Amino acid sequence: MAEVLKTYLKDRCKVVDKALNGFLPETRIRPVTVHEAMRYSIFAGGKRLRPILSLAAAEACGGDTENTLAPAAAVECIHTYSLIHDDLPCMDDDDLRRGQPTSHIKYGEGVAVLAGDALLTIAFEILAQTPPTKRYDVGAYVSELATASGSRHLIGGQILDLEGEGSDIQLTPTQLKYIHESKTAALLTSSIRLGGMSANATPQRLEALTSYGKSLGLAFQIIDDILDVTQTSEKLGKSAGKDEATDKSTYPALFGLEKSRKEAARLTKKAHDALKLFGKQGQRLHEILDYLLDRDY
Ligand code: GRG
Repeated sequence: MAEVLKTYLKDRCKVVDKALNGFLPETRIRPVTVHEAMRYSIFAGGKRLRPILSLAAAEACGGDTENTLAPAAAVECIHTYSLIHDDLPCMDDDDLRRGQPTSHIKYGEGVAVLAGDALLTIAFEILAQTPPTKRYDVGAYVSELATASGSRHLIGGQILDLEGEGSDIQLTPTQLKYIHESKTAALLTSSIRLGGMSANATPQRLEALTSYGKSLGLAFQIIDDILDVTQTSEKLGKSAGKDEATDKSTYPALFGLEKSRKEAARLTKKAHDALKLFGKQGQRLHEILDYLLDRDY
């Protein structure tokens, strides 16, 4: 990764962490256990990709970072809640996440469910603090994130994933694409759109950010599936090799590694193309795309 991008990502991570620290209840506030568990998972060492994308999208629209801190923190809360719940015994049943024991291993299932619920709900409390712009009011922000996190997208994708588990029937490529679009690409796209909206993006720019997000999101999940096959748990900070062990339908399982890599590269190119109207202002969004394609964790 280029040194400039490395520094940028590190710096943005710090900005996001500081915002999250300010928005989340302190651990001395009652009920202590749930606040501890919320912070445990939030500060366990994620890449902060979604909030960084919000900030970079706002930057591309000429926005001020300060106005995008609330949506950036909100999308990370939704993402972290989804990981806590995804790791539960009734879902993926995982004991490692972000290099640490999962929430239910550390705190027990009941607390993990509630910590996830609390992160889901506080996301909207935080999001409502985003300053409105000429084009977008708080209702527009809330509606945007609620739709992406709800039964038609994030939860919808998870349901299909869950139903596919343990079944001998391989999913068709169309079904698999639909799951990836719902489970992964929708929240990534929404993170990017919220960044643009908080910077008063024109409808044309918001449309471009949407198509950038959709292609990036799909490519991201394909790469995630590839890494599950090619990397170690230590490197990923979560259990590797699980998809194969559970006979899960993934891009590598359906098409093989080589074809999957090619598809991720094709989608990445499509995402680059979507940014044309941003010119130089879109530079960070371009750089993040290239980093995601080449990432090894
Ligand atoms: C409501 C019980 C209940 C469960 C909902 C919605 C949901 C559970 C789970 C979402 C599904 C999910 C985990 C999708 C995977 C998305 C993905 C590739 C996550 C990994 O993202 P990274 O690599 O993670 O950005 P870090 O840890 O770096 O933030």
